[in-house]
Amino acid sequence: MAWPSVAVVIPTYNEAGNIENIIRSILEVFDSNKINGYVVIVDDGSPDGTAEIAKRLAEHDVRVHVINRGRKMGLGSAYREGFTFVINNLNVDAIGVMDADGSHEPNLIPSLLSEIKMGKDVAIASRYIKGGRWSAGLYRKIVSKGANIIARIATGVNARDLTSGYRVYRASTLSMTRMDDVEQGYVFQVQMLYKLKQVGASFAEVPLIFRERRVGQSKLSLGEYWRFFKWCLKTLAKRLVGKD
Ligand SMILES: Nc1nc2c(ncn2[C@@H]2O[C@H](COP(=O)(O)OP(=O)(O)O)[C@@H](O)[C@H]2O)c(=O)[nH]1
Ligand SMILES: [Mg+2]
Repeated sequence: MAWPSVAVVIPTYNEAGNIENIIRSILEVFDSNKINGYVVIVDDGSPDGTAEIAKRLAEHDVRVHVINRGRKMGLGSAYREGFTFVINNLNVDAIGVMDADGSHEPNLIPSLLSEIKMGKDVAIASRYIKGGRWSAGLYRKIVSKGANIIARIATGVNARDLTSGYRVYRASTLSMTRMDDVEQGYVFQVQMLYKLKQVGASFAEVPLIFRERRVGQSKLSLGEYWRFFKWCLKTLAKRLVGKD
């Protein structure tokens, strides 16, 4: 059975302690499953030298690409730049996204690709379906569950884990969405699902056993929560008055 070909886009900011491990593990999953795949790192000029480590690995493997944007421009725009690079340069069936920090086990890539192969447009690695797990502290869990409830009401997207940063999109469906107006922050992930719903995409979820980040720090800030909430309110309001 041939897998859909895939490019995995990983935004990074100060992930020097994680980057080598994640790239190597993904390439191993590609090799052992005979997946035609690429890894695209989008770094924002991390002061800890993340991009340099990734570039060294790219010199030894043509499947690894590194885009260094030089300065911190936010998660949403990093994904967008990665997607644009993939669509313009790599002829793949699917585009994946994941964190660099070890939370997202690359072994799940084949299960996510299976959903694409079976006809779904989006496959989400989900903490909140049967078989999924997350051992975070109570505070982060409450925030995440709350964010998911708000996002589901706001967008009407019927999935349990709308904020998961680990998914695979069908490339042809993703390229149907407009990306010139995307959010810069973390809410980008929810916004993408909403945009995909608007072009008629189908969704599937695969259980994710989410691990705590290996090393380094989360970049999620209070400002991000606020921007998330504001975007959800705005989206709900637009839907209610029928403008979206
Ligand atoms: N390029 C880029 N990557 C970022 C930025 N902010 C976060 N990241 C990366 O995005 C991924 C998700 O961030 P993370 O801090 O793990 O968020 P959390 O999992 O919600 O705690 C990680 O790989 C980060 O290094 C940014 O501004 N630019
Ligand atoms: Mg993370």
